[in-house]
Amino acid sequence: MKIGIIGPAMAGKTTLFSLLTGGTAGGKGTVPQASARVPDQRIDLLSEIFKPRKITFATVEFADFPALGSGCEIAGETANRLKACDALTIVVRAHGDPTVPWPDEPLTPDTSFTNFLNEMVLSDLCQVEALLARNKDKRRSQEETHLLEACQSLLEETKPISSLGWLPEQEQILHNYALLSSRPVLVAVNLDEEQLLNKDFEGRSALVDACAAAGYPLIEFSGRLETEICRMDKKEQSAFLAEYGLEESGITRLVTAAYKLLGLCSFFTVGEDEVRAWTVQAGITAKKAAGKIHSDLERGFIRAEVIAYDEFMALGGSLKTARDQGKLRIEGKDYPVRDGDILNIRFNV
Ligand SMILES: Nc1nc2c(ncn2[C@@H]2O[C@H](COP(=O)(O)OP(=O)(O)O)[C@@H](O)[C@H]2O)c(=O)[nH]1
Ligand SMILES: [Mg+2]
Repeated sequence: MKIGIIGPAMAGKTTLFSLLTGGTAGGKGTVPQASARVPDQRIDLLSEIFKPRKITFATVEFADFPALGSGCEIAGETANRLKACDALTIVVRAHGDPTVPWPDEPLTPDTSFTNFLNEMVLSDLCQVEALLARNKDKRRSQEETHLLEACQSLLEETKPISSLGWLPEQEQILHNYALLSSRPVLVAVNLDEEQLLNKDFEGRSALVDACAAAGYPLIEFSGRLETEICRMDKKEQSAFLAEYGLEESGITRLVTAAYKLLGLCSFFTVGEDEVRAWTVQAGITAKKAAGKIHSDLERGFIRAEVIAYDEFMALGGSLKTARDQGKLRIEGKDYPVRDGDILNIRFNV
């Protein structure tokens, strides 16, 4: 799963990318990629119990896109690279630090966002209209034509395709067309300390409204502050965040939101060797989930022993107690795995 970070120049894209992944800026025109750990307190607590030799968190991939040009036109290679992403994070800038120059005119965060949304919608509209114009295309079903027309009407109102709920089979068709605005999008606004503290900045209500109209979650963070937080230990971090009335850092909030946006969840495997979070699409079957661990486990799947994380903790964090009390459920191959399930796969190959 890959999330593209995009937005105007000097908005804080590379700062965010580095905070998320530890990666650094690439050369001109390149799109560096790196994985970000998905923070999960449950993994921390499970690790305290099992004291494993290895701890593995879930990860998601981020890609740091170069700024789009002043007209922020989405075309050619950039469009193709963006389409290869499963989701996008648009970074816009609200802080007015005079030591950080704007490449052109300063832009309010809502203008930056609307510019980008317009370009994305326009790029899709061109594609949809070109597809519809090919009415000779005999391979296209009537349903597909209707779907494209529905997209066209939405896009003409400057609404992203993702703003409507589609049926799974429609989602599949849209996925094949690789329309940009069918991707889930998260908006991240980069604030200074004072704006974060006051929970206000110029253009805030316009940005909030525009994101809500598009159906995009909005995350407020401060690139500068997050950079400081990164250097602190856990205790300092909590105290520091509390001063801002926050429970979690912007980075944690952003990764968590992105994970959810992609429809992902985590199941866990535990033991002395490793405590590990595995990333799956919510609702995946136990057999398919086993295949994430190893193809042998899927092939030779017999059953899964399952206990929900919360229940496990309520039983004092002991697998023995869980087993003795009959709380370790035995589930078959079609069991839909839930976020926080602790799984032990029994298999035979
Ligand atoms: N004052 C301030 N400067 C920031 C903040 N976030 C990033 N910057 C600075 O803004 C400049 C541009 O950031 P960068 O992440 O490279 O922007 P990009 O062009 O969108 O990739 C850099 O000098 C950063 O140090 C912030 O929250 N506050
Ligand atoms: Mg950059």
